[in-house]
Formats: sequence, structure tokens, C-alpha cells
Amino acid sequence: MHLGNLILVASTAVLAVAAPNVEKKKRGPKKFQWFGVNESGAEFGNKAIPGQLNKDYVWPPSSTIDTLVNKGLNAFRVPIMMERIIPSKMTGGTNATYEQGMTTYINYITSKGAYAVLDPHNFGRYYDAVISDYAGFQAFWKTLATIYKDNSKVIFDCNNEPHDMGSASVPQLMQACIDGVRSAGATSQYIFVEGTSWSGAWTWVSAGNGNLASLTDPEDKIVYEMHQYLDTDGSGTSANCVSATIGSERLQAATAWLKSNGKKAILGEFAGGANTQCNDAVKDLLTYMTSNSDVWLGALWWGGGPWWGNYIYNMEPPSGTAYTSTLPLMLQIV
Ligand SMILES: *[C@@H]1O[C@H](CO)[C@@H](O)[C@H](O)[C@H]1NC(C)=O
Ligand SMILES: CC(=O)N[C@H]1CO[C@H](CO)[C@@H](O)[C@@H]1O
Repeated sequence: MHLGNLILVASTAVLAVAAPNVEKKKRGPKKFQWFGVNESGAEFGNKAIPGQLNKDYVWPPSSTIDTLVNKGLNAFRVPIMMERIIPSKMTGGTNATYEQGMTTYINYITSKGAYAVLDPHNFGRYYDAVISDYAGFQAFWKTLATIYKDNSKVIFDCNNEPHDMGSASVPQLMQACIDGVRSAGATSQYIFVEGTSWSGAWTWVSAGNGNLASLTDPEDKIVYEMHQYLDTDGSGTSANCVSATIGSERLQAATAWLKSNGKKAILGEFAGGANTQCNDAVKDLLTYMTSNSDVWLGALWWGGGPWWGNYIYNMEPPSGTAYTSTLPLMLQIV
């Protein structure tokens, strides 16, 4: 998503007391390879760099991972801030405090058998400047991937939602990420690549992301990550959905592109409000995706995390509106 006002949520940290978890049965998604949630917090406070832990940003609670894994979710996208993990310049070293929090959280997720999607949530920018130093970006990824090179349950998500930088530069950015990851010796992991125009599925082809088909990976583990919201402007800022079938409609052109190019994808962000029309739209979206599971490998809801408060898409247990109303419907489909 690209229109959120983080200041609103970041100031109201709430200590949630997790309900005792009585559910014992574990299962992964049946039709998808991955189904899960974005777990926000470590990218919050975008005016505060480096920022202070638990004031400007937070690592989400491990109890949420337990709860959601027990419900059958198996993938958690973890947005981080590039400037916090590698602060001086992209070719520089890591900040030990942020790295330690990140690694504790990432390792917790993967120790539960789930996948952790490491997502520099930077919109193709570093310190607000569009990244055009591809060698620097490759070095950034080599440093980051080195930390997790032996953990095959970590997925590297090159960069969140590039936009307004011209579609021509995005393949270079994504290829630099792939090359950086592999040069770290991280050879077992999937790599998620995103496209311009906020990686929107509905604009994937029209915005010019077709040029990403030529990306190469010696390990052949590239997955195209697209995002799709169901409100009028597709920005994920309204609790209303356009119609009960808007999801499948918005995915059609991208699905055709994936099939004709022999590529696989994940819907790395999606959401709809907690109301009847959106519930129907979310079911339609997931049903369409599972019936095209030759190209759609999974979906990740936006968003979870401890600081969302009464956010319209809040997936945080025990009382987030999406957790109570939308998740049970989705679990019947995936
Ligand atoms: C590292 O980041 C933390 C916040 O995560 C910050 O408090 C600290 O000042 C940073 N350290 C350096 C050396 O920049
Ligand atoms: C909330 C939203 O609309 N978009 C944002 C999603 O949240 C992350 C931070 O958690 C932002 O970076 C996105 O812009």
C-alpha cells in the first residue's frame, strides 16, 4: 500500500495480551504454496531514522505467529526499512540493534516451519531518492542475504512497490537484487521481484512490467510479487470494494501474462474491508487464484502487526477486524 499515514498508528502502541491458544491442529494451506499475512511494525515511523525500538518502530509479537501458524498460515512478510538495517550507504554495514531484532523475529517465524518474506519496504528509494546505483543495491542485498544464506525458509523480496521511476529501470533494480542475493551464497531461497506502479496486478501489463520477464536467476527461483486491493482506486485505503467480482477481474490480464510467459506469482498484498461485499470479493479473488494455481502460488493479507489499532484491514489476533471476520472465510478456500 502506498497511501498510509503511519503517524496515526505509530503513536498508539497497545500491549495486547494474547488469548491462550487452545487450537492444536496444524496445517498448511491446501491449495496454495503460501498463505499468510504482512506483519508490520519494523518499517513504521518513516520520519524517524534510525528511530527508537518500541517507540518509532516495533518487531511484531511472536505470539501472533504462533496463533496464525496454528490456524494454517505459513508465510509472513516482514517489512523492514533499508535505512535502518544499512544506514550509512548501501555498500555499508548493518546496524547491530536492528539486525538483532530482525534476526530474532525472522528466525522465530522459520523455526515454526513458516516462511519469512524479508521485505525492504522502500518503494525503490533509499533516503527518499530513487535508487539508480544498481551496484550499491546489489551490495545491499549481498550483505542482507549473507545473514540468512543458510536458512531456506527465508524469502528475499527485493523491494516494496517501486513507482514513479519509469518501468525501464525496474528490471535493473530487481536483477541487481537477484545477483546480490546469489553472490552471498544464498542459493536455496526464493526471490520475490516487484514491478513499477506499486506492483499492482491490475496494471502489471499496462504499466510496462512485461519487461521483467527477462530477469534471470541461476537457481530459477524467481516469483513475481503483485499487489491488489479491491477499492475504487486500488490503493487499499477504503473499506469498500467495487463489486463482488472485482478481484478476479483485476487479476485477469496479469494471469494471462504469467501463463504466456511461463512465470509464477504471489499476491504479496491484498485486502478488503470487513463487510459483505468485500467478503464476497475476497472469496472471489482467492477462488480465482486457487483455480489458477499453476501460476498463482499464494497470497499475503495486508496487514497484521501490533500497532494497527482500529485499521480497516487489521489482521492482528485476537480482535483485529479482518482476523475475526475475514480470515475464517479465507481459510475455507486456500
Ligand atoms: C542503530 O539503530 C538503533 C535503533 O534500531 C539506534 O537506536 C542506534 O542509534 C543505531 N546505532 C547506530 C550506531 O547508528
Ligand atoms: C497503510 C498503507 O496504506 N500503506 C502502507 C502500508 O504500510 C506501510 C507501513 O506499514 C507503508 O510503508 C505503506 O505505505
